[in-house]
Amino acid sequence: MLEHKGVAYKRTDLFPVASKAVVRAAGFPGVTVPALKIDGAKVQGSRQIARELERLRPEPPLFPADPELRAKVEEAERYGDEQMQHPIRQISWWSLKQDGKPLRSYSEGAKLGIPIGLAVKTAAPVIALSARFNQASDENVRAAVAAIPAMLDRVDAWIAAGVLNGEQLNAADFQIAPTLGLAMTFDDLLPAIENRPAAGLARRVVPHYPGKAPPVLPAAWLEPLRSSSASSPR
Ligand SMILES: N[C@@H](CCC(=O)N[C@@H](CS)C(=O)NCC(=O)O)C(=O)O
Repeated sequence: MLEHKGVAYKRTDLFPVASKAVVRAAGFPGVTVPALKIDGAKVQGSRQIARELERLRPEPPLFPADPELRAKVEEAERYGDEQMQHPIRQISWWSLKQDGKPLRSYSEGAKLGIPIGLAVKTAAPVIALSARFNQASDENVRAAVAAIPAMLDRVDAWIAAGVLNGEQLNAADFQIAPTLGLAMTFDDLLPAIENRPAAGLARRVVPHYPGKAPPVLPAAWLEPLRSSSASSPR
C-alpha cells in the first residue's frame, strides 16, 4: 500500500512472539504487526493503515469513490482481515512445526537485524509458541483447510464482480492478496489455488512472495481441496 501511494518507507521485520513486546515498547497500543509510524502517528492494523494512508495521501486512491462499490470493497477487505488471515496463519504455523526446514526460505529479504542463519537455528521454540498462540491444533488446522474452497469461491466471485483485481488495485486487493500469496507457498495448498482467478490476484500484487514448503498435511485433511481444484474455473 505504501508503494501504491508512492510513500518511501523503511521496513523492519520482527521475530514472531518477541514482536508483541517490541511493538508495545515502540508505543503502539496493540501487539500485532503490521504497525506503522507515519508523520508522527502510530498506526496499527492493516485496515487502519489503509485508512490513514488514504487520509494522508489520497492519490492514487485505495478506496473507490462510488459509495456502493466502496461498501463492497470494505466488505471484502473486512472478510480478508477477519476470516482469511487466521486460518492461513494456523495452517502455516502447524506446517512449519512439522518441518522447520522451509523457514529459511520465508526469511528471504527479511530485515531482522541478526543473520538469517542464526535466526533459523533458534526458531523451534518460536514456531512452537506461535502455533500455540494461534490455536493451530490438529482439529483447527483440519477445519482451516476444509474452509479454503469456500474462501476461494468468495474471492473468485469478488474478482468476477469487479470488486477485486480491477484496473486500480484497492485496499481489499492489498488485504487479501498477501494471504493468498502465503497460502500458495505451501505445496499442500497450491494445487487448489493456482488455477483460480484468485491466484492471478495474488501474483499481481505479490509477484515474489518469499517461502516454499513441501507437503506435510495428512492426505485426509486435504480431501476437501481435491474436489475444489477439480471444479475450479480454469
Ligand atoms: N488482522 C490484523 C492483525 C494481524 C496479525 O494478527 N498479525 C500477526 C502476525 S501475522 C501478529 O502480529 N501476531 C502477534 C499476536 O497476535 O500477538 C491486521 O491485519 O493488522
